[in-house]
Amino acid sequence: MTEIVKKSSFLDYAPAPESTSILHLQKSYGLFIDGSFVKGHGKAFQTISPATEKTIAEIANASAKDVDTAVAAARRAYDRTWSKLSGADRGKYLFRIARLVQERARELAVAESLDNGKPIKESRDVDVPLVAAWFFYYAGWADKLDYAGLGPNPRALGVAAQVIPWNFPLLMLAWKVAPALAAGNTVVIKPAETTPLSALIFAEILQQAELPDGVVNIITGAGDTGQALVNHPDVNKVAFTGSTAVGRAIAKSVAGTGKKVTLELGGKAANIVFDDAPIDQAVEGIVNGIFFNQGHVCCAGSRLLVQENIHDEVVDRLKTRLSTLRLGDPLDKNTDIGAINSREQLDRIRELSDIGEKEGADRWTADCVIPDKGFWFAPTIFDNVSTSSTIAREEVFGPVLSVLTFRTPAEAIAKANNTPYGLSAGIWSDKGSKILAVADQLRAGVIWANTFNRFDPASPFGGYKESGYGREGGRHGLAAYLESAGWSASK
Ligand code: TAP
Repeated sequence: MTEIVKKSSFLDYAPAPESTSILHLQKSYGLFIDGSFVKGHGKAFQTISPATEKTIAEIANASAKDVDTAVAAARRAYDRTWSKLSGADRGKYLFRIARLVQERARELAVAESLDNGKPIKESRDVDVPLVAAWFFYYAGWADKLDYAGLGPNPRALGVAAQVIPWNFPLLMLAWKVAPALAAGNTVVIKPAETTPLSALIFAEILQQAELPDGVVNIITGAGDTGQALVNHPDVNKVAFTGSTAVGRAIAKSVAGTGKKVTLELGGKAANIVFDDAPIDQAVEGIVNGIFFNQGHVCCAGSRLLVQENIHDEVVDRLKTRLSTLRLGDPLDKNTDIGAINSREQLDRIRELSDIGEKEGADRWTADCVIPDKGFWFAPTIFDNVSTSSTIAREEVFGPVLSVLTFRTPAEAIAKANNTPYGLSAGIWSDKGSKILAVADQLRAGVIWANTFNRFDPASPFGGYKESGYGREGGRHGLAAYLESAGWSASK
C-alpha cells in the first residue's frame, strides 16, 4: 500500500500540447483599414509569446495620420453603407461573423494563447465561445432596436473609437464591436500592443464575411495610437477598457466634446465566504475567481473575505488545491496557470507582492517549477492582510490573493465596500435570504452568488466609482451605442 501511494505521487500528466499547425500567420501584419491590410506610418513592432519570449510576428504601428485615415474610412462607411442598411441586414452580417468565429475557433484559441499566454483550455472553452456568443446575441438585437426600451427608432451615434486591453484580447473586441455594429455604428478599434494577433485574424474573418469596407477598422499600435484615436474630432463615441489611470485621462480629454463615453476600468472585488457556505465549492470558486487567466481579470475576486471561524479550514484547503495547479506551457491542454502577459506586468506583480510582504502580510506561494524563459508568477496567497494594506487596495492584476477575515455580515459588507473600486463581488452562503440581503448592500456592478467569473452576453457588466461608468452586455450595452433622448452626436 505504501508502495502504491509513493508511486502514484510520481504520476503526472504527459505533455498534451495543442498544435500550432492550424495557424497560418503572416510574418508581418498591416493595419486593417477600409477592408484591406495597409502599411502603417509608425515604427513597426514585434509581438512576442510571453511564454517563450520568441517573436510571433511584426505588427504595423498606426501613426496619427493612419488614425485619421481609419476614422475617415469609418465615417464614409457609416454615411454611405452601414447607416443605409436595415437592422435585419446588419444582423445577417453579425450572424455570419459569429458563425465564422465558430468555424475558426481552434485557430483563434491557439493564436490567443500564443500571444497572450493564457492556458489553451481557457481560450478554447471560455474566450472564443463567448466571442461567438456575443456576436450571436447582438445579431439578434439588430432588427429589434425599437423594442430595446430606448424609445421608437433609436439612432446610431456614428463612428465609435474603441480601445481594448490585453487580458481578453478577442473577447474585449467582441464586447465592443458586436453592440456597436448591431446599433448601426461603424468602428475603429485599437487592440493592446502586446496582444494584437487575434484581432488581426478577426480582420480576415471580416473579409471572409464580406462586411462592407470601412465598417470595422483595426489599427495596431501603443498608447499614443489609442490617445490619437479617442481624441480624434470625428468620432462620436469612445469605449475604453483598461486601467483606471488611462480611463481617467480619457474622461478628461473628451469632456465637453459631446462624445458619448463608456469606461470599463479596474476592480478589487471581494469574494465573501460565510461559514454556512459549501466549503469545497467555495474553494473552487475562490480559485476560479483569482487564478483564472493568471488573475489578469478586472472583476477578479482578489480579496477573499472569509468568516473568521472557518478561516483556517478555508485557507488550508485553498493551499492544498493550489498545490495541484499546473503552471507552464499555455498551449498544453493540462495547463491551469499560463504566462504573465508581459515583463512589465510581471514586474508590477512582483513589486506589489514585495510591498505586501513588507507591510506585514504572510506570503505563501505554491510550489511550482518556473520555466527558464518567459514571464511567470506562481499562485500566491497573502494571509492576515489588513484593509489598509496596499495589496488589499490596489489592483495587482496577477495570480495573487489577499485574505481578510470578518465576523458579522455587517463587517463583511463594510470591508467589501471599503475600496475605491466597485466592479464585482461574490457571496458564498447556503442561505438565499442572506445572499440577497448582502448583495443589496454591496456597491458593485456585478454580484455572483455561489459562483464567480460567469459571463453572459445578455447580462450587463460595468462598475461603480473608479471602476468606470456605462454598461456593456445585454440591452444596456446597446444603449451605450445609441442616441438617447436629448443627446445628439450629429455632425
Ligand atoms: P492600459 O495602459 O490602461 O491599456 C489599455 C489600453 O489602452 C491598451 O490598448 C493601451 O495601449 C491603451 N492606452 C494606453 N494609454 C492610452 C492613452 N493615453 N489613451 C488611449 N489609450 C491608451 O493598461 P495596461 O498598461 O495594459 O495595464 C496597466 C494596469 O491596468 C494593469 O496592471 C491593470 O491593473 C490594469 N488593467 C486593467 C484592465 C481592466 S479590464 N480593467 C485591463 C488591462 C489592464 P497599449 O497596450 O498599446 O499601451
